[in-house]
Amino acid sequence: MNGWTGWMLRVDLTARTFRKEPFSEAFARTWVGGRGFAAKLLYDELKPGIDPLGPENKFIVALGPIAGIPAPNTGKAIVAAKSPMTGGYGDGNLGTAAAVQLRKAGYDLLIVEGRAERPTLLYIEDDRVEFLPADEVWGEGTYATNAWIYARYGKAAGVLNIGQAGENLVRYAVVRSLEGRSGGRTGMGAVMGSKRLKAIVVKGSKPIPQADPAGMKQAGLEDLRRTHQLDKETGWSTQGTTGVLAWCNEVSALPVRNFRRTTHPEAWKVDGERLNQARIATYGCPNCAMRCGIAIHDDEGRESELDYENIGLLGPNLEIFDLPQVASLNYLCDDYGLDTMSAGCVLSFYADAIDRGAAPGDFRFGDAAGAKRLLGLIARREGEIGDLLAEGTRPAARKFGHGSEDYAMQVKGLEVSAYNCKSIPGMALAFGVSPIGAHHKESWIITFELNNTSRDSYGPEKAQKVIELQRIRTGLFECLISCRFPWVEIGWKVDHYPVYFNLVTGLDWTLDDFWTVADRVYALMKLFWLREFPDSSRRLDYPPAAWFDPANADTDGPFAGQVLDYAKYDGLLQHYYDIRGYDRRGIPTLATLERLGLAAEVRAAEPCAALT
Ligand code: PTT
Ligand code: SF4
Repeated sequence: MNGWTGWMLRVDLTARTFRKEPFSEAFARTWVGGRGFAAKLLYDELKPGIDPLGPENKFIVALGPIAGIPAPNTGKAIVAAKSPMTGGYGDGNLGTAAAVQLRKAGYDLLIVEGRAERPTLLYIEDDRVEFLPADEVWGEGTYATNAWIYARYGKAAGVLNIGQAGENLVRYAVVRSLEGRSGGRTGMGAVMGSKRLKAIVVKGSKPIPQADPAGMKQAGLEDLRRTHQLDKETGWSTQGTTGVLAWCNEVSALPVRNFRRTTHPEAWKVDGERLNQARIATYGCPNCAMRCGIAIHDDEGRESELDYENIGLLGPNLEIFDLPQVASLNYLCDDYGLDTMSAGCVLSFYADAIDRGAAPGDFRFGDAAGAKRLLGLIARREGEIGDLLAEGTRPAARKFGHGSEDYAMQVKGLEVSAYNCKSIPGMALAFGVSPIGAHHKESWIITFELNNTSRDSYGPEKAQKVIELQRIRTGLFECLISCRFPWVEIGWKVDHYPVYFNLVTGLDWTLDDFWTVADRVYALMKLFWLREFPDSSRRLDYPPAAWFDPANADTDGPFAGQVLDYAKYDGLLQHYYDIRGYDRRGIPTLATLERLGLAAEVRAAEPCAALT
């Protein structure tokens, strides 16, 4: 089978066994790879209602047909499982040499089951699989763990690992890779920790099967050169993702003080220009010619690599406008293996709850030292507050009460990315309907809302745009597997991706084929949620209550007094369902399932609300 290795590696940590399993060409063509593979396997193999942190959950690393092949930005992998943050389908996409090495070892999928008796390093080298003790680094942060792994396996190995947060089952623990990247903010690091899996190390030496290897090599290398050139022309990687911070402040979309405000006069102190001026090193994922990881010294002289989301949520949202201090909070999150975004939201929620008299404590907005101390307590689940905040904003709000759930900035249990949507309804919809909780990765339509339609419109054009972007992002980037930044940031056209796909598989697909795959994967993720939460589909698709609450509106500036309107949002959500072919409950109709080829297997699997 060209384009896919045709193999998955299934590992059982409880029994310390493994087996190679073939997958069929039909499976490959139906689900393509990455998120498609992961969603299908988790839907088929997990019993509804299982504990995401129990041995029944499965930790999946999934790749796609172009992952790891020299071509623009293909050094990425999906990590997926039932999410401990949300209880629904969860995944994340991170840059890692493991993407390249796992494919060279001969696998498109790694499925890790069970729970090891003691801390384990899973070592995979082609057909060899070993379960090695990791007691020596259990309790260590990701930096020390990385150094330990480097010393043993060299820097070329593909590595995924966790820090103390993952070990201690902090629900928003991430997976880290050696390149300074992190992924799986839906709690994938906690799933690894629950399996006592400290690290995965992969080395491969096989060729990746391709229909036209010479053609792919030529196109891939030429396009790496062209994306490098485009990046130079646009200057994008000068500030990378952080270029958007000053813009968000300008257009009133910045999260400030637990999303209470949308701008701040001191935001410039932590913007992309200041970051670039302080740059000491640049990092990136494998197979990337537009490397965007900007590292600076933190206040203790440690190297810390920052992106926009990290700065936005650990900086302005906590009212900390000192870049080295923000870098220090970011460093701690990376070392503990905590998601910077949820950590930032949890801390700002806690400061807000104290401020409003809903929670006891002395932590205040602007308190960098207090924030550092709290991150340590959370990563170790130390004390009552560390243990509670390790659960995320939604459980903490339920515990604090006094209406604090209304300003817990989360959707489906996952904290919101760094875009404040009180006056941006389409982006609020993108967060509401994201299938993994409030993540901007599914669809980001703010520039469309500002430039191509009216900002305060709740019209169908916005629902249509959200779906268009969901299709591109899932169908191409999360299933074929590559970084979306060439397309998002430097104008690399989506038409390149079917070309790569056809060169490696020998098929003749067009973009429309990928949109169908994306819709299929979206419907399946929805069915996964429905099985877990049968009665609450529509309710789960709402953004945080704070964005509707006049008491949380800006008190000055161009959007003073503005918040979202419930009835209008509900109408926008209905437009979204109508276009997707979902019913009023937000459930795919039988006709939709039939169009996507899902009805028969859903029926065969078990009775499902969608079919009643
Ligand atoms: C992603 C989320 C993001 S999205 C950021 S910054 W971003 C945060 N990064 C963290 C970090 O760093 N350390 C840490 N301890 N926690 C962190 N949490 C946050 O995690 C990421 C880039 C970025 S930087 C983005 S947008 C793009 N995301 C892509 C995507 O989702 N799919 C895709 N096909 N391509 C993408 N390209 C870009 O990749 P999650 P990374 Mg991450 C240090 O995974 O769970 O989605 O969380 O992957 O390799 O670090 O690159 O402004
Ligand atoms: Fe990684 Fe940035 Fe390159 Fe994307 S653009 S592959 S996130 S370094």
